[in-house]
Amino acid sequence: MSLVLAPQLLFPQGLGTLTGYTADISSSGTAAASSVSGGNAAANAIDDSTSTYWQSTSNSGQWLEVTFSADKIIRKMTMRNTGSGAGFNALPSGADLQYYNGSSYVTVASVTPTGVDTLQEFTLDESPGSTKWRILQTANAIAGPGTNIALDEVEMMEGTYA
Ligand SMILES: [Ca+2]
Ligand SMILES: [Ca+2]
Repeated sequence: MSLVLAPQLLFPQGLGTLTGYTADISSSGTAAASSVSGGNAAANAIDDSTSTYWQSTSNSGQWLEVTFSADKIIRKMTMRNTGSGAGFNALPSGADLQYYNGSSYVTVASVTPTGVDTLQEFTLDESPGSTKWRILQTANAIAGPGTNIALDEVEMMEGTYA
Protein backbone atom coordinates (compact mmCIF):
# COMPACT_ATOMS: atom_id res chain seq x y z
CA MET A 1 0.00 0.00 0.00
CA SER A 2 1.39 3.38 -0.95
CA LEU A 3 0.66 6.67 0.64
CA VAL A 4 -0.47 9.35 -1.77
CA LEU A 5 -0.91 12.84 -0.43
CA ALA A 6 -3.92 14.60 -1.81
CA PRO A 7 -2.97 17.88 -3.52
CA GLN A 8 -5.11 19.89 -1.13
CA LEU A 9 -2.86 18.80 1.74
CA LEU A 10 0.09 20.46 0.04
CA PHE A 11 -1.85 23.48 -1.19
CA PRO A 12 -4.77 24.14 1.12
CA GLN A 13 -6.67 26.09 -1.52
CA GLY A 14 -6.00 23.46 -4.17
CA LEU A 15 -4.77 26.19 -6.47
CA GLY A 16 -1.26 24.93 -7.19
CA THR A 17 1.83 27.05 -7.68
CA LEU A 18 1.44 30.79 -8.19
CA THR A 19 2.67 31.69 -11.68
CA GLY A 20 1.48 35.28 -12.00
CA TYR A 21 -1.44 37.61 -11.61
CA THR A 22 -4.63 38.41 -13.46
CA ALA A 23 -5.47 41.83 -14.76
CA ASP A 24 -6.96 44.24 -12.26
CA ILE A 25 -10.46 43.14 -11.27
CA SER A 26 -11.28 45.96 -8.85
CA SER A 27 -13.60 47.71 -11.29
CA SER A 28 -15.87 44.66 -11.31
CA GLY A 29 -16.59 45.39 -7.66
CA THR A 30 -18.12 48.24 -5.71
CA ALA A 31 -15.99 50.64 -3.68
CA ALA A 32 -16.82 52.01 -0.24
CA ALA A 33 -14.78 54.08 2.18
CA SER A 34 -14.58 55.14 5.80
CA SER A 35 -15.19 58.78 4.90
CA VAL A 36 -15.46 60.92 1.79
CA SER A 37 -14.25 64.48 1.32
CA GLY A 38 -16.43 66.51 -1.00
CA GLY A 39 -17.17 64.76 -4.27
CA ASN A 40 -14.06 62.56 -4.07
CA ALA A 41 -16.02 59.34 -3.72
CA ALA A 42 -14.65 55.85 -3.05
CA ALA A 43 -15.60 54.80 -6.58
CA ASN A 44 -13.01 57.26 -7.91
CA ALA A 45 -10.27 54.89 -6.72
CA ILE A 46 -11.37 52.16 -9.16
CA ASP A 47 -12.45 54.19 -12.20
CA ASP A 48 -9.18 53.73 -14.18
CA SER A 49 -8.49 57.47 -14.16
CA THR A 50 -5.57 58.97 -12.25
CA SER A 51 -7.21 62.38 -12.44
CA THR A 52 -9.97 61.30 -10.06
CA TYR A 53 -9.35 60.13 -6.52
CA TRP A 54 -10.92 59.05 -3.28
CA GLN A 55 -10.15 61.39 -0.41
CA SER A 56 -10.87 60.87 3.28
CA THR A 57 -11.86 63.52 5.79
CA SER A 58 -9.45 62.19 8.42
CA ASN A 59 -5.87 60.96 8.73
CA SER A 60 -6.54 58.11 11.15
CA GLY A 61 -7.90 54.61 10.64
CA GLN A 62 -9.27 55.30 7.18
CA TRP A 63 -10.13 52.48 4.81
CA LEU A 64 -11.13 51.79 1.24
CA GLU A 65 -12.99 48.58 0.50
CA VAL A 66 -14.00 46.77 -2.68
CA THR A 67 -16.93 44.34 -2.54
CA PHE A 68 -17.20 41.70 -5.27
CA SER A 69 -20.29 39.72 -6.22
CA ALA A 70 -18.44 36.42 -5.65
CA ASP A 71 -15.46 35.27 -3.59
CA LYS A 72 -12.08 36.41 -4.88
CA ILE A 73 -8.62 35.39 -3.73
CA ILE A 74 -6.69 38.61 -4.14
CA ARG A 75 -2.92 38.02 -4.39
CA LYS A 76 -1.73 41.48 -5.39
CA MET A 77 -2.84 45.04 -4.71
CA THR A 78 -1.51 48.31 -6.02
CA MET A 79 -2.18 51.87 -5.01
CA ARG A 80 -1.20 55.14 -6.57
CA ASN A 81 -1.39 58.82 -5.77
CA THR A 82 -0.23 61.40 -8.29
CA GLY A 83 -0.47 64.27 -5.83
CA SER A 84 1.52 67.45 -6.08
CA GLY A 85 4.06 67.37 -3.30
CA ALA A 86 4.34 68.07 0.40
CA GLY A 87 1.10 68.77 2.17
CA PHE A 88 -1.00 67.21 -0.54
CA ASN A 89 -3.29 64.42 0.50
CA ALA A 90 -1.46 61.17 -0.01
CA LEU A 91 -1.12 57.46 0.46
CA PRO A 92 -0.94 56.17 4.03
CA SER A 93 2.63 55.47 5.15
CA GLY A 94 1.35 52.21 6.65
CA ALA A 95 -1.57 49.99 5.72
CA ASP A 96 -3.04 46.57 6.41
CA LEU A 97 -4.36 44.67 3.38
CA GLN A 98 -7.35 42.70 4.59
CA TYR A 99 -10.23 40.41 3.66
CA TYR A 100 -13.52 39.91 5.47
CA ASN A 101 -14.10 36.42 6.86
CA GLY A 102 -17.79 36.86 7.58
CA SER A 103 -17.36 38.30 11.05
CA SER A 104 -14.17 40.33 11.08
CA TYR A 105 -11.38 41.67 8.91
CA VAL A 106 -8.22 39.60 8.66
CA THR A 107 -4.88 41.16 7.73
CA VAL A 108 -2.97 39.31 5.00
CA ALA A 109 -0.12 41.81 4.65
CA SER A 110 1.04 44.89 6.52
CA VAL A 111 2.71 47.24 4.08
CA THR A 112 4.56 50.56 4.06
CA PRO A 113 3.83 52.62 0.94
CA THR A 114 6.58 55.12 0.14
CA GLY A 115 6.95 58.04 -2.19
CA VAL A 116 4.55 60.23 -4.07
CA ASP A 117 3.50 59.68 -7.64
CA THR A 118 4.90 56.15 -7.84
CA LEU A 119 2.91 52.97 -8.23
CA GLN A 120 3.03 50.93 -5.02
CA GLU A 121 2.71 47.17 -5.54
CA PHE A 122 2.16 44.61 -2.82
CA THR A 123 1.76 40.85 -3.02
CA LEU A 124 -0.44 38.89 -0.63
CA ASP A 125 -0.10 35.42 0.78
CA GLU A 126 -2.70 32.91 -0.25
CA SER A 127 -5.93 33.48 1.67
CA PRO A 128 -9.46 32.16 1.67
CA GLY A 129 -11.73 33.66 -0.92
CA SER A 130 -13.75 36.65 0.18
CA THR A 131 -16.14 39.12 -1.39
CA LYS A 132 -14.65 42.01 0.59
CA TRP A 133 -11.07 43.29 0.38
CA ARG A 134 -9.86 46.34 2.23
CA ILE A 135 -6.94 48.73 2.52
CA LEU A 136 -6.85 49.93 6.13
CA GLN A 137 -4.70 52.92 7.04
CA THR A 138 -2.41 52.16 10.00
CA ALA A 139 -0.08 55.17 9.86
CA ASN A 140 -0.22 58.82 8.86
CA ALA A 141 -0.45 59.98 5.28
CA ILE A 142 3.00 60.12 3.68
CA ALA A 143 2.84 63.90 3.44
CA GLY A 144 2.66 64.09 7.22
CA PRO A 145 0.20 64.62 10.06
CA GLY A 146 -2.76 66.83 9.36
CA THR A 147 -3.36 65.72 5.82
CA ASN A 148 -5.90 63.21 4.66
CA ILE A 149 -5.68 60.01 2.66
CA ALA A 150 -6.10 60.18 -1.10
CA LEU A 151 -5.92 57.27 -3.51
CA ASP A 152 -6.08 57.97 -7.25
CA GLU A 153 -6.26 54.33 -8.25
CA VAL A 154 -6.31 51.01 -6.46
CA GLU A 155 -5.89 47.68 -8.24
CA MET A 156 -6.69 44.16 -7.05
CA MET A 157 -5.45 41.08 -8.85
CA GLU A 158 -6.10 37.39 -8.37
CA GLY A 159 -3.36 34.85 -8.86
CA THR A 160 -2.78 32.56 -11.80
CA TYR A 161 -1.67 29.02 -10.97
CA ALA A 162 0.13 26.14 -12.59
CA1 LIG B 1 -8.42 49.55 -12.65
CA1 LIG C 1 -9.29 57.42 -10.17
